[in-house]
Amino acid sequence: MIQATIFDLDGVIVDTAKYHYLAWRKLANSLGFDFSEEDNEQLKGVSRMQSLELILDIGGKTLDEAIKQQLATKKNDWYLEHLNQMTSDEILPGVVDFLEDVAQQGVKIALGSASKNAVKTLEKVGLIDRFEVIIDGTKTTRSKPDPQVFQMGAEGLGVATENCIVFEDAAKGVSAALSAGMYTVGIGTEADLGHAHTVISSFEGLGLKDIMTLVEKNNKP
Ligand code: B16
Ligand code: MG
Repeated sequence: MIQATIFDLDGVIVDTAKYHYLAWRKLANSLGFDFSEEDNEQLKGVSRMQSLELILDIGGKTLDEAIKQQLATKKNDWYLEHLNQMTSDEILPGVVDFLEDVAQQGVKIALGSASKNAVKTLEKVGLIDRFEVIIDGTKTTRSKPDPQVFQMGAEGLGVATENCIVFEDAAKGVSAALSAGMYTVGIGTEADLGHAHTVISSFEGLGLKDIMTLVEKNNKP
């Protein structure tokens, strides 16, 4: 029985991946190398400092910790320039109706995101009040695929993990939710997220019952 939903943020509620990409690319370019959109796929759901490590690897750079902190701050300042322009127009299709459907059924709603900018993002798009519990990169100590973020979400809501369903766009996020023992829905393609219980391309036209039917039909462990 589903008692709680836990949503990833970037790529599920809003498409901020494009802004992370622009900011990381600007940083890579400032260090003298390029960073492709394909490389950017590896960063989905990955924390800011781990993302920086991946980018520095691509550019073949080894830097000391103090410089790395400065670069991460610089990237975040560039990212915030985009984030500050966001409005509710950037909520992904079907998300608002889906959140309403979940709430109407008396099912709880939490956020489980790696981002340290999650609260600000939800405020910018006007969705902050929909989430009873927000677990983000300011609260976790371990990154996805570790299940910590989703376990903390379930705990915050007071719901057993087996009664939770997670919505995730990143392969590492799907793995995290499965490790937490939760129903797991991938938002994206079967090729990237085939390990989820079911995969949908977007929430458009779907309610919680439709999604549970898909999960049960696939009958994956
Ligand atoms: P920040 P999610 C993740 O959010 C993004 O997918 C990932 O690309 C980003 O590096 C990470 O948040 C950290 O974000 O720099 O804002 O703290 O998908 O887990 O909601
Ligand atoms: Mg995501």
